[in-house]
Amino acid sequence: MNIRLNHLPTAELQRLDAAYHMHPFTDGDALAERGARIITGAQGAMLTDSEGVQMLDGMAGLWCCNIGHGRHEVADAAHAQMLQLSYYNTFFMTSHPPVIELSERLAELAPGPLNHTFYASGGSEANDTNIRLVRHYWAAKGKPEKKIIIARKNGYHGSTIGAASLGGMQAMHAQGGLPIPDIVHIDQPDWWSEGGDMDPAEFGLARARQLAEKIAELGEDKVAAFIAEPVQGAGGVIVPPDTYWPELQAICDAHDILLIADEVITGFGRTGNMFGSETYDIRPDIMTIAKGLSSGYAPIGGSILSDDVAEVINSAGDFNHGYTYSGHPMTCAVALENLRILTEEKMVENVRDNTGPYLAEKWATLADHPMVGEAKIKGFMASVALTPDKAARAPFASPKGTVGLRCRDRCFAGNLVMRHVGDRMIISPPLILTHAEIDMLIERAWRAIDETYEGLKRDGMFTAAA
Ligand code: PXG
Repeated sequence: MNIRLNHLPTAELQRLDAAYHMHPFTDGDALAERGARIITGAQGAMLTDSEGVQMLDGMAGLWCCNIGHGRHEVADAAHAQMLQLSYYNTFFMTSHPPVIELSERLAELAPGPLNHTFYASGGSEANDTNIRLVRHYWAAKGKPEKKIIIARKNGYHGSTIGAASLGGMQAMHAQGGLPIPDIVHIDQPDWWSEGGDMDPAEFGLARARQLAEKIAELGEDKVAAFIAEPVQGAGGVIVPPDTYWPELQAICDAHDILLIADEVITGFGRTGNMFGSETYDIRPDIMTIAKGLSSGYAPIGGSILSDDVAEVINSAGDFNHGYTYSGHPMTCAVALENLRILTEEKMVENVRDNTGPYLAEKWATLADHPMVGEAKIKGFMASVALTPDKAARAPFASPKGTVGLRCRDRCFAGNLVMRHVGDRMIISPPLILTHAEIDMLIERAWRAIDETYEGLKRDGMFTAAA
């Protein structure tokens, strides 16, 4: 089979890429000057670039490749389904076996009464669905004025206009006049950066109670829902204090609002249970899923609704919403095969009982580095905060992200993919990582942090903000 353009030299691929391809979340001119690193193949947890160099994929693609790269069974499932039924819609009283089977499987896997899935092509679309859903739900119950959604600063829910509005990313809101009306944000549970003199437990409670305060301020009769990621991913793997989620759940229980758990990252094993909601004992009314649902082998996302929410929506006439690719046969077949591999090979249990604790033990050692302020981990998602002054939990004097980017570059140079969010370094590796690969990850991460540290000292940049 012809693997397109793989034969071209790297410089030519980079030139064509810069000339014709618009990259997401990228400074185009800066990229054109530097040239993209071209990834040509992947197997397991290892990526191969156009120079034939092997890199450890510490981000599972983009938080998604939970079962690892290159599984033939998934490709075979896609191939077989395309030949059987390449496409048919699910709009006008029609359905097909893969979407039926996947929906039943998700009802089995998702906790409690989450039994009914509405499909999208990714997490952003699914969260846009959620905005429509929760407002339609309350209108159907005779309360159309209940339409405000409370979300969190530095939360990430996607990049469409609706999802980016739910997110609390200032840089995104600054472009295009976001958020849309009736979405408001409370503070995040990032103790290391924002906890001040409070201890983490006290801080977790204080941040959770902002939800109750916001509901009181807006009026319960105006609030439709609260949305949050069990662990913020794109915000920097902010693992909340243990006091945070029980308090949030109690507040949601005490008020007549819906709880949406955005499990796009935390779903399908990432936190050591099938869902982050199980890890934190969260009882959502709606769960957003994507990424690990197909391990990135095909674009698919969705919203899993509780029995109550589904019943209200189903009995309210047409829900005037849907995507051409809602429940696409091939992506459903891919998701089913991915879930078969994930469950039959006990990958989630392995992260929970074996490799997760091993990674946690090794990840904690990074906190011994003089530039690491905190090392946090939940299952197979982890972060370190880089700082010039551990005791003071101080940020660097350089603009936020400068040090993180330097460290990211050292990681790339050392053949480890680790992302930076501001000056936090984060990982979210495939769930199949072996002990040896974990050792390799930690060794490369330490080296990258250390090279960054030496570079900062050399360049007179190892200084705290005034
Ligand atoms: N919710 C959460 C919690 C996410 O992490 C989305 C929704 C949107 O999903 P789609 O499939 O529409 O991208 C995400 C996506 C990053 C990064 O830089 C994170 C995501 C996407 C792109 C970049 O960490 N998460």
